[in-house]
Amino acid sequence: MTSSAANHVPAHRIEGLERILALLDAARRIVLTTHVNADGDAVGSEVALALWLAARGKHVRIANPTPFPEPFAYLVPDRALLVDAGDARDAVEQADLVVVLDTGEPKRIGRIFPLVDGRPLALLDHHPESQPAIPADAVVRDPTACATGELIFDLLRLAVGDEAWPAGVAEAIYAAIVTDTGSFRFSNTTPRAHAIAAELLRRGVDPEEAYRRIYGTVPLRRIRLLRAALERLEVDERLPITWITVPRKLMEECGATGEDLDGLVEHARSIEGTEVALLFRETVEGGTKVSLRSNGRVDVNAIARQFGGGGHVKASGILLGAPLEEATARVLEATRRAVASLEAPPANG
Ligand SMILES: [Mn+2]
Repeated sequence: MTSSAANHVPAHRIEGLERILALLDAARRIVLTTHVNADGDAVGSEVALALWLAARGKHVRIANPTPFPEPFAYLVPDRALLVDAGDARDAVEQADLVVVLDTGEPKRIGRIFPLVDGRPLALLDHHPESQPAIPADAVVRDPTACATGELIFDLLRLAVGDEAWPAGVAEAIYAAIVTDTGSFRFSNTTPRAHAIAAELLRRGVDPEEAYRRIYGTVPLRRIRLLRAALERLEVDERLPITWITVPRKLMEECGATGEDLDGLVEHARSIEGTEVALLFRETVEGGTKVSLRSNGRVDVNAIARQFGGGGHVKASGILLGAPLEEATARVLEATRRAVASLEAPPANG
């Protein structure tokens, strides 16, 4: 039995996917990359594609702008697939093709961008197109895909149909989809997301094992950070806005890294009545990283864009050069404007 809803690749993706398959076919050395602070979708997509290409005899490496996130290291059967920061230039220069996953924005691939500029490049992403965009020879960009992992699934579907995949591919795509849909809770959880998950289970994924790997084990520092961060949770006096600020000092006290903050903003968003939740984090460089989450009525992508950031309507991010306190004040002000305009009664009402 096959899951036909999963295996029917949406028609509008086929031309782009076929162009990417042709580029992959022609290339011998391939480098995969993704956005800074890679998440489960970013690295799940990379690992799935890397394992599949390696099994087809390609020389393939993953070279990311920031270190590979440790919680997803279990997906990588061979650390030799990963290129260290210092070797990224050599890897990219020797590649006949670069594949960018889960972003189309030049600055989101950080220090990898100047290396890939002008090289043969394929791009698979499920974010809305950004300006400027990474120039690519073949693109599949589809915000209706629940995750970039869905596009990798389609690529393999188109390439090999019902054939078996190399070990680890299904697990990596599953990790991509589970994490980007918030375990099938967020609004990008489509019928097809579930259908693909069913097909991945049919291909051998153990959902309990996947859950245990992804969410079931937490380092103590993460719980310490959670406790300290929740103590700093604030609720606006007039508007349904909640936020958490995390100074560098607090991160250091807990021995925490950026990835230990993943999901923290969901605690703020989950508070009854909240329209917008924000997480402000002081970076090592003294700037501020902002995560914005909406419960649906406010477009946080529009707020993020005012500060040079972006993302999705319900989930966006900003990286500001300003110190924590100033950045918090500025972004909160813009958020208050957006939320207040939502609550304003009609002019003639
Ligand atoms: Mn994604």
